[in-house]
Amino acid sequence: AARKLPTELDVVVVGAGFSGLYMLYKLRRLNMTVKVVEAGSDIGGTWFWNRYPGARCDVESMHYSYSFDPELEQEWEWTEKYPSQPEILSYIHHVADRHDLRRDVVLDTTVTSAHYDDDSATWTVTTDDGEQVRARYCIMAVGCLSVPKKPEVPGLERFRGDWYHTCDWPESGVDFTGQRVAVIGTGSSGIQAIPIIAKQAAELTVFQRTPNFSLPTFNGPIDQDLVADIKSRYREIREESRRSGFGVAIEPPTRSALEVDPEERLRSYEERWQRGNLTGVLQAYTDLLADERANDTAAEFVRGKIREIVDDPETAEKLCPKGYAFGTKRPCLDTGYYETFNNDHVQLVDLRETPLVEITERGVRTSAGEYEVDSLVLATGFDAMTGALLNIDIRGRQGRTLKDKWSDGPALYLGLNAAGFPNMFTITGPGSPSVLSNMIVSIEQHVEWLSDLLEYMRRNELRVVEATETAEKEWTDHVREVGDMTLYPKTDSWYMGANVPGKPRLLMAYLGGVGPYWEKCQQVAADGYEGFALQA
Ligand code: NA7
Repeated sequence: AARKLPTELDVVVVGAGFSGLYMLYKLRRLNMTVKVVEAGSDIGGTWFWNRYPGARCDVESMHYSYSFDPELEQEWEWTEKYPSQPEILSYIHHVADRHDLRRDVVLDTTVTSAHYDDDSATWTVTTDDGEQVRARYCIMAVGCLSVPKKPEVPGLERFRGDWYHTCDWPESGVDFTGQRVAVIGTGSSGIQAIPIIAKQAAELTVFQRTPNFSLPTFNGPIDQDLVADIKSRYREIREESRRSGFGVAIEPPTRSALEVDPEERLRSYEERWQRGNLTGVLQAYTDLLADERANDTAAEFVRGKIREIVDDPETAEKLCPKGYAFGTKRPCLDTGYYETFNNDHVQLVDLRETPLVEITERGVRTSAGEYEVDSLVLATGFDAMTGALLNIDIRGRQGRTLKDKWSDGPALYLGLNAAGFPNMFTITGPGSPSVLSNMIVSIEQHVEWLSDLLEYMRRNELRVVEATETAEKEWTDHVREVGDMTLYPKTDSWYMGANVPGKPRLLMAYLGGVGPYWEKCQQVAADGYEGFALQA
C-alpha cells in the first residue's frame, strides 16, 4: 500500500481540530512542509467526536470563531445565539475548504509514539499503521478533552443493550423513542443531552454523582442587530477578547459581593442570569472565585433558581450543588435541564446516597438495587488536559518519557514546551489559560506565537529550541501560586485531575487571564525567547 505520510517533514502536527488546522494554515505560509495526522475519520476534533444530542458550545457564536480571516468573519452567518455541534462542524469544513487545508491532513491515523533523537535534533513520529516520519518539529494539537473516561465500575462489557459515550456518538445518530434510557454523568455533556433524550425516551433515569451549577442559555435565533453591531467592529472586539480575562471581553467587576446590600446583589444576579451566559453571574463581583462567603451569595442565588424551577422539593434538593464553590467545577449552560425533572417519566438517582455498584446485563445497579434499561449513555467526561498527550509514547532527550517526567503532574514552560523535549510544542497545553478561556482565542494565540518562533528559528539558522528547567519551574510555580489565590484548588474537578483515580492533583490551567498571559508570551518572544535555550 502507498504510504500516507512522507518520510521527512519540517513539521508534524497531531490533531485536525481548530488548533491543528490553523497551525497548518500558518506553517504553509512559512513554506514549511507539514502534515496533520488525525485519528478520526474526518476533521473537526472535539466537534467531530461530540455528536451527542444537544451538543453545543457554551461560548456565543459570534465569539467562537477564528479571527485570522477578516473576510470569513464578515461572510459567515451563524444562525443561533449559541452554535450547535453540526453548525460548528460545518464552519470547520468551510474553513478547511476555503483554505484548501484537507490535502495535508492524513485521516484515520493515530500517532502512537514520538521519539526525539539528540544527534539529528529531529522527532521520529510513528503511527498505528507502522509508518514513521522524521520531522524537525512536532506540534501536539491533540485537544484538552479528547480521551473519554468510563465509569470506574465493572460490568460494561456484560450489558446487553446499546451503550454510547457522549464523545463517541454514532454518526447516524440514535433514536431513543420508546426506550428505557439511563444517563450516567451530569457535567456539560449530560446536562445538554438529558432534555433531548427525555423528549424521546419512554423512561429516563439520570444517575448523578455531583450536582452541577447550570445556567440557562436562553438560546434562540441569533439577534441580527447584535450581528450587525459586532460585524461593524469585529477587529476591535477580537482585540478586546485577546486582552480579556477569559477570552471574551466583558466589563470587569469592581466591587466585592460582600460590600453591597443583599437586595442589590440579588438584582444584579437576576439581571445577569437573564443574559444567559457563563460569565454574567460569575463576573458580577471581584471575589466570587476567591472568597467562600462571597461565592456562597451567588451559589445560593442559583440554588434558589433550581428550587423555583423544579416542582418536587426532594428532587430539587438533590439537584442543588452544595459543598463546593460555584464556578470551580466547570459550570454548565443548558436549555431546559432542570425543567426536565418535572416530567413523570424522568427520575433522578443520587449516587451520593446510593452509590453505583456495577453495570449488569440488564442495566445499572446501585446500592439500592437494579435499574433495567434498554440503552445506556455515558456522559462521564474525559481524562482532561494530559490524557491525550500521555496516551502517546513521547520520549525526549536520552529517551526520557513524558510520563516519567510528569509523574507528579504536568510541567510546561508557558504551557507550550517541556524542558527535555526540544522542538515539541503543545497547543493549549497544561499551564496555559486553555480550558479556563474561550478556546479559540487561546488556540489562535498559541498558533501565532509558535509560527513566529519557527520563523525566527529559520531566520537565525537555529535548529533546537527547548525550555530551560529554571524557566519551566518558575512558570509552573507561578501557575500554582495564582491558582492558590482562588477557590479552584479546593474543589474536586477535572481542572484538578480529580475525576480520574490516581491522577496527580493540581490545577492544570492558568488563571492569570488570557490578556496578561499573552503579554507574558509576547515579552518572552521580544526578549529573544527568554527562558528557552536556542541552539544552532
Ligand atoms: P464532565 O464535566 O467531566 O462530567 C462528567 C460527569 O460524569 C460528572 O457529573 C461526573 O461526576 C460523572 N461521572 C464520572 N465518573 C463517574 C462515575 N464513575 N460514576 C458516576 N458518575 C461519574 O464531562 P462532560 O463531558 O460533561 O464535560 C466536559 C467539558 O466539556 C465541560 O466541562 C465543558 O468544558 C465542555 P463527578 O462530578 O466527577 O462526581
